[in-house]
Amino acid sequence: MLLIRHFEETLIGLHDQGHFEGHFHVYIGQEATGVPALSCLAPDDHIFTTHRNHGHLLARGADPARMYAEILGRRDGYNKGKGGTFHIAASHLGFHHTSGVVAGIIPLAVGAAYAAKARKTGQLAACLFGDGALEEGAAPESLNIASLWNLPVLFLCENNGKYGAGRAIGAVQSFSMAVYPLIDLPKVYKINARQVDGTDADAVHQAISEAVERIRRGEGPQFIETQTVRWPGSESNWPIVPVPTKIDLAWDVSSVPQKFRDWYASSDPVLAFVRKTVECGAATRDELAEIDRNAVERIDKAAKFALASPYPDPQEAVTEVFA
Ligand SMILES: Cc1ncc(C[n+]2csc(CCOP(=O)(O)OP(=O)(O)O)c2C)c(N)n1
Ligand SMILES: [Mg+2]
Repeated sequence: MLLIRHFEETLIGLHDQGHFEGHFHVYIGQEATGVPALSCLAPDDHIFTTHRNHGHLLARGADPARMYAEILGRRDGYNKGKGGTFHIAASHLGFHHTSGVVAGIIPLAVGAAYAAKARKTGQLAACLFGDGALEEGAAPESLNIASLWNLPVLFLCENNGKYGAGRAIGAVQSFSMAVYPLIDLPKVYKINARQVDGTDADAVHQAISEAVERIRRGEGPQFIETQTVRWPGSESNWPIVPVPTKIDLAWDVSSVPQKFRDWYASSDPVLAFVRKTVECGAATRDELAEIDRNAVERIDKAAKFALASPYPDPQEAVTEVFA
């Protein structure tokens, strides 16, 4: 979780310094969903994710140096700089395709689950998507087929209470999803669905491990909605104002800009997990500070690696792509 947090904070800095162009999205605030959820999967399961993919890849062991290189369009990136932030694929980690097309990966996960079932491989397919994806037609069609064919697929909806460029759920009447709560939608298709606090890593771990067990037992698709509190730095195009997170429990949030203060004090899942870990005696503050220092060091090295990586030759733009 700390590695992801520092990865994203440093990435915002790289963008501010002009090292890459265009818009991107960070996983800050959702670490307590992706990390425990993906730890429940087997190494050969299939995973499909979205424009908010960095945390998912890192949680699965992706190399932050090759991730940065990809986002910065460099040759050492996972896809030689052709995928960029929205389309990072790392098949050896189970990420065959990542898409910035909202809901685009949901039917792909259903297809991968169908293949696994037909071939009797015992694999499952997980798709991680935002609340906004349920508004797309591809989502209910996929739920329907997954249910009809009893497919081994995990639908993990990360509800950050916002749909990217848009408005907060509940804050406006025109929220464009007619079905609310969201888990009523999979239930219509007779898919077992439940909500869980996405800022509580232990609760997420328990919910996902139960869902995965059900899938492995042949009980068909499972749907989990994790509810997180949107990080105030998230904007439509790119995140703003990086506030480097300090895991020091005595962190004085008065040094944090007003816009972020309440979030760090009460809704930050990483700081909450740090506090809980110390309180229950699972680790000391010093041990956590050491883990944090290592994460910062790894991220610094990763960023330097990416900045030193060359850009691909212009001729490579048309190799290894479908056209
Ligand atoms: C098919 C499609 N329509 C619209 C967009 C523009 N768009 C990018 S992110 C986004 C919102 C996605 O919301 P959600 O799935 O909840 O993800 P979040 O950004 O909140 O994590 C939209 C509409 C898109 N990328 N793809
Ligand atoms: Mg959302």
